[in-house]
Amino acid sequence: MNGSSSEKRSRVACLALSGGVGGAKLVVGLARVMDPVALLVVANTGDDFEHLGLHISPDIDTLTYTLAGLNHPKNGWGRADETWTFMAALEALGGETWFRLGDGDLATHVERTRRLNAGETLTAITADFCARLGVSTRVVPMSDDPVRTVAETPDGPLAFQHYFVRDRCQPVVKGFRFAGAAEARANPSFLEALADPGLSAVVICPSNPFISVDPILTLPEVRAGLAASPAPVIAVSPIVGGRAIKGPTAKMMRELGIPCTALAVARHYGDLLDGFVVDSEDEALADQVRELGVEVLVTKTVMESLEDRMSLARAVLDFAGRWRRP
Ligand code: FO1
Repeated sequence: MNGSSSEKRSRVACLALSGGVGGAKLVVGLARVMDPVALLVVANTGDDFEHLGLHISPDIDTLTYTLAGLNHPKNGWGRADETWTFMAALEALGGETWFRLGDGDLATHVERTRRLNAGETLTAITADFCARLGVSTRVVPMSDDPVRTVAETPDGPLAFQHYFVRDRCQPVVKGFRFAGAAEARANPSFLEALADPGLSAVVICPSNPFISVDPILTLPEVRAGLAASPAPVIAVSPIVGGRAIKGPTAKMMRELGIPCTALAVARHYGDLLDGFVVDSEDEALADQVRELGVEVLVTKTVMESLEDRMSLARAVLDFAGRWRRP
């Protein structure tokens, strides 16, 4: 490898595709059981939106805060130990307070917005925030170009956060589209990592396939990059025993006419997958997933403790080893 060691790009051994809460749990486990510098996390930015004049990137922030140990342990978004002076003052002024912004979290949005307006890329800002928060795992936005998830409802299109937070997922959703995805450029670090001969696993984390993973897969070159990658592509099911672990995934799947099962998730990802990880509760589905031509790992996928996160991460990385060339 020519060039000085400082110019040598750090090799990526594991590439994780993730949305917010669910995916972040496995990402923390991966960062604990491997060299965190060799882990590259590609964050969904379809949930991003402009609000109160601020650019907000929920999944990037959930991943960064969780890796920094700053995340709110129950909400799964925002920071722990928050104060809410800004929200109370905004309320008193008649401002929009349906999207809760804690005082510490607000600093992230204000500073990100300032730097974006100064011409910096979301990638550069995210890397700097991670460094300042002591996060050695690399978190990159799936693209530096705008991609916005839109919920198609009987009353017309809804911006994602309006659907998900303001209207609390009450509207019936007929489908999602990702405005801007066709014109957006996937993050070069993402595409380079996919082609890295040292890559040993691509992990699709247990995030919502329809709102958190599909935006990433829809970007040009991503599916082709995954198919051509030397590493196996392994997804962890976010559905256990017909129940969505977190959030309105079950309601969404019902409205999208998709059975709320781990098998339906495997079918959704289709021929992208080399391997699929299901919870022990779904052992009975394993053979049907294998019929899709996908290897299956049955293990505990419900992550309550840090130990759960780490053992699932170890199990996934060992599973990926099945494809390692001799
Ligand atoms: N989700 C909510 O349900 N209610 C909120 O008030 C809320 C505020 C919020 C603030 C910052 C942030 O980064 C995320 C926030 N989220 C909130 C979560 C967010 O809508 C979700 O993380 C997603 O976009 C789905 O993954």
